[in-house]
Amino acid sequence: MYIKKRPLALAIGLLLLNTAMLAQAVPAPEDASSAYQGGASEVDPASVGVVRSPGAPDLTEAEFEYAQKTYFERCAGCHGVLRKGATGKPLTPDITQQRGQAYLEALISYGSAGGMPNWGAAGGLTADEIRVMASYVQHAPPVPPEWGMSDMLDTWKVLVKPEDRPTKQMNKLDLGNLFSVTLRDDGKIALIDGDSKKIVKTIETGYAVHISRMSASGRYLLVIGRDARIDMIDLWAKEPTKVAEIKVGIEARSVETSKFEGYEDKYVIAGDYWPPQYVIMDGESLKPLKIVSTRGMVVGTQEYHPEPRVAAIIASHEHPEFIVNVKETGKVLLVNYEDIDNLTTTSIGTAPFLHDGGWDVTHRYFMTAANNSNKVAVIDSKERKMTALVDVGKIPHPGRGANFVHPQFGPVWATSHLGDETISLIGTDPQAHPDQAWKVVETLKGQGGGSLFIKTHPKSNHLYLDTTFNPDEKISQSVAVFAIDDLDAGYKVLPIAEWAGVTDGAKRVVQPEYNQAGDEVWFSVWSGQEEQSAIVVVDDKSLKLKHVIKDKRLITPTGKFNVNNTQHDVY
Ligand code: DHE
Repeated sequence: MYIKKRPLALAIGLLLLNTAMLAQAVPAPEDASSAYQGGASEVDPASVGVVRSPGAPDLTEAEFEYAQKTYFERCAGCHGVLRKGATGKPLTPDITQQRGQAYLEALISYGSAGGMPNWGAAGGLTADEIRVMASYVQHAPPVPPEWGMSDMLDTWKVLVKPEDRPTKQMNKLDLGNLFSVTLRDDGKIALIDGDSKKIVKTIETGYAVHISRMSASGRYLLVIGRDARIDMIDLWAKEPTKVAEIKVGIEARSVETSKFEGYEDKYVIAGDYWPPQYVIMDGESLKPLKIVSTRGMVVGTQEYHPEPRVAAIIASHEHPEFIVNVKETGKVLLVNYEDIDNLTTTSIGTAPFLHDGGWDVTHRYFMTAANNSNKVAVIDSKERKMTALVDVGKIPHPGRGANFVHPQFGPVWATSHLGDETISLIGTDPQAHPDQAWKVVETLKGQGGGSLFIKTHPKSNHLYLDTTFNPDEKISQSVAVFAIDDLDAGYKVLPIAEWAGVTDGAKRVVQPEYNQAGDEVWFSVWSGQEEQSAIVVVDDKSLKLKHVIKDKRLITPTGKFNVNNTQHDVY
């Protein structure tokens, strides 16, 4: 039954249900994408006004309040804050009013083959709640507040001034082999010493902290949360310490630092999901310097998109530039930071929706997934143009991808996929292997769809991939590993969650990450906030279990970022 005033406990219950659904079984590999991308938006429903639109069924204030909250928690991740569509279809009143109440109620209740979850049976919405949601989406979407310079300055804190920081490393940590581990639902990162495998320190960061990146010098660790909060941690301090903090938007996923020669540690950039913009900050203090909107025209259709979210950002080694993926417009922006008052940007049209990606082995070509188009765009960061748009498997999701020398075809970059079991190997050596360059030279088969990350290391003969969002527990709790010198032999399965020896929970295995030496691979065994999780360390040569890290502070570990490998883009 629909409840007029939702008590906090129930609201939290719903949120947990949502998170639990994310962490529960997903019906089919093709649906893995909506389970993965349909997370809650950080937009505060109370911050958007009520918009009543002609032609839409009326709702009471309480119904609007409920619908708004539910939309941001459950729908915005796929359909967009402004309902212009992303993984999910657009839901603007011109479309929804034409579909009508009965059609929308059926769609929300039963879902669709295209990946829309069945919110009735599986999602726990009552018939009355579904009626309210179907009516709500026939009203114009309310627009959340912007987040400009004054909001950023209000949240900006320099905790230790640059002049008060040490000029050399003041601790005995082996920084190159330190790991920053995302404790996703605990709003913290754990710094783990790669040799002893002990937690050196946990540090509070943003809500649902997402990724860590290293400054060019290897001194500053930058962490961003879904709530768009960035924490800057000085690894040279007596013990690693937060030195600056800022909230750059309402919702965000990416942060990066300038790496071009002469600009090391000079700038930090972050990309927002909401508002759709990126911001360039001072590299030592996080002072916001320049905010740029990404609203604009979609590649191909050249229609206006009001909410193009910023996905992966990577620092160019060829020019003083940040390479910024704009998801919904399908544009890669090369943002030149030589003179940020007279900012020059090269805008490259690729394909929607750009998500993640990484360098080829030479660090010249940015290989980035356009996941809705089943393509990988190859961006030549030197010539500032797109070299190729390569057809790959269904919904590529490489993380930063994996570079290795294929025994037959020379250097390749690999991506696995959310939507199928394939691994696409793309030739990346136009000089010595021109016939193979920017083509899929081989397609391997892994355990199944639902893969998020693939990884190798220059010193390793192995290629690992997770299958975190595969509906089959056996597959989501294990990883596949190929021997690079014998790809034809197929893959071996490593039962990572079983090795972890944890009892309850989803125990999803996510994100392989090598240590600095390239002789160990670390995997997260990711369960719920109240359950035990772990990190499993595998010996790369023997493929045997080397160590299990268990600690009560290790709550919902997901991404792991080895300082040296992240600093030098080794993958
Ligand atoms: Fe991520 C990277 C966005 C869900 C773990 N994630 C990224 C990047 C983006 C992104 C844009 C690339 C950043 C870059 O390189 O600059 N992620 C999103 C989403 O929009 C999405 C689909 C849904 C959401 O609501 O956030 C999402 N991501 C997840 C998860 O559920 C994961 C598995 C667990 C978690 O911690 O939330 C997850 N994302 C990661 C990790 C990386 C990442 C570990 C970095 C991988 C790397 O090796 O660089």
